[in-house]
Order: sequence, then structure tokens, then C-alpha cells
Amino acid sequence: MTRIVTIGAAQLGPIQREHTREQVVTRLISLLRQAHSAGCDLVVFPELALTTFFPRWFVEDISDTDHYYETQMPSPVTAPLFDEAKRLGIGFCLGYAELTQDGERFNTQILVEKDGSVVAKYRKVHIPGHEENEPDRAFQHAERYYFTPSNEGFGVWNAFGSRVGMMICNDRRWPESYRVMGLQGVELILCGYNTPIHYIPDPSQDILQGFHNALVMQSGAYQNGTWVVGVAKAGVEEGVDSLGQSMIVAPSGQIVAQALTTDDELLVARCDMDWCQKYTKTLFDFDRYRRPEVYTRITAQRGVELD
Ligand code: CDT
Repeated sequence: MTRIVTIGAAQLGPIQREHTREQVVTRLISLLRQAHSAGCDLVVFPELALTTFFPRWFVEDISDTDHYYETQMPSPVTAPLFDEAKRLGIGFCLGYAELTQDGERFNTQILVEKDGSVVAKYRKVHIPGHEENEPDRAFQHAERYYFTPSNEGFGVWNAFGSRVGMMICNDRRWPESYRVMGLQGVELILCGYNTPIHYIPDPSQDILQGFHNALVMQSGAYQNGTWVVGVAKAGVEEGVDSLGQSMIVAPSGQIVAQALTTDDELLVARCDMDWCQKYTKTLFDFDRYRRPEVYTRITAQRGVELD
């Protein structure tokens, strides 16, 4: 018997600064309904899916940006999304900026089951960019100012009849993210992203953004025998061109669906969770072949040591 989860990767086009949450939630519900019509069990939305990518601006007083953060989930404005998903019997994964009651700020993603219950919350571990204002840049990437890196790590949960994990954007570039979940038997990794095509510290990478996006998710999938669903917020947002190329990657590392536009677009794939075992029980049988005793540097040190 096969375990099929039909997954919709719900790429979003740009969200401009003047767009309201209500307008955005209407777009999310439209994609949700398309996914339901296509027979999806689960819809995956991007990182920071409710607002424009606000870390591209620096403000002196961070509390001036509180309106970009959610203090509860569901909130009154996102409740229609939760209600419609429950009515349709479809699950979803949603990225948003979270402001806790203790005043902590996280880049967060939640997983909601078909019955409307929140299965899991993941907070971004690898926070890229810079902490300080860098006024000479064409645009900021001040995620390290706006978000605390989570110490909660990468969990894996039983949901949708499979083992599901989450990561957010820059996490997908780090092999450790996938492997920590691989070691918990992950079968499906859900990842939202916002990736500006212009990489200011080294513009020679601009032309490679699409290649690197595919490279990391395809290798992470293959090396851990897992499905990976990468979903972009794409297109020109507030003058910044962001990568689309949302994709669904099989445990073989093959891309089975890929976005063709940089707009709101749904891609759908029937994902057989039993395909994972073709890799995790053979070439990547961790129990048989891994050598953790010689990998101790991975957790013992952060940067490069020459001695
Ligand atoms: N959102 C996010 O993590 N974006 C980064 C951009 C590169 S670092 C400035 C990414 O890894 O795609």
C-alpha cells in the first residue's frame, strides 16, 4: 500500500507595503480553494506570507514595526483562512513574523492539520543578513535585527500520515538542517522562502540564485531520503526582485513540480511517502552506514579552526 499525500506549493507574488492583511488573506484563501479543487491534502505558503518582506528596511525603533508581527495565531484577520481550511478539510503551513508576550521576535511557520488543529510551530534557526543599519546598500537584509534565532532546533511531527519537519528560507542552505530532521525519520520537509536575487555582499552570486536554490533542496532531499517542498514569495516587491522557482522535490532529488511564474501560483504533486524508504533503507541507511564518531567537529565547533 502506498502513502500518498497530495501537496500544493502555494507560491505568492509580491506583497507591497500598502497591501492589507485582509487582501493577503483573500489571496491565500483563493490558493487554498484551488488546492482543494486539485485534491490537495496540504498547502504550503511562503515565509512571512502575511506581509511584505519588511527586513529590507531599517528603523531606529523596532517597535515601529510591531504591526508586521502576529501576537496570536489564528488572529482575527487570519481566522477566515483557518475556518476555510477546516471547512474544506485541507491542512496548511504558513510563515509569519511572531511577537511573543515576552517581547521576543521570531520568524515562524506553523503546521495546521486537516481538522484545523495546530500540529507544530517552527521558529527559524539560521538568521541571515545583518544586525545594524547598512545605509550604503540598495536595500537592507536586516533579519538579524528583526528576529531572534531560535534555539528550539528542528523538530519532526507525525502529521498527514507521515513524518513532517519544517525549515525557513536560509535554513535550506545548511545541510545540518536536513540531517537533524533526517535523524528523526523525516519524510516531508516544508520550507517557505524570500530570496532577493541581488546578493549585495557578492553580486557574482546573483546569476546563480536559481541554481543554488535547486542545488540545496535537491541535495538535502536526496541525502536524507525525504520530500522537500520549497515555496517562494516571488517577484518584484517594493523594487526588490525576489526568486520564484518554488518546487517540490522527491526523495530521489528529482524536481517533480516547479513554478513557471513569479506570481501567485499553485503547483501540485502526489507525493508517495513510501518512496523515502528506497533511500533510507539502502544507500542512506543511517543506522548501518553513518559514522557519528568521526563527525564530532560538526557540533563541537562553529567556525573553521586551522589547527
Ligand atoms: N529570507 C532569507 O533567509 N533569505 C536569504 C537571503 C540571503 S541572505 C541575505 C536566503 O538564504 O535566501
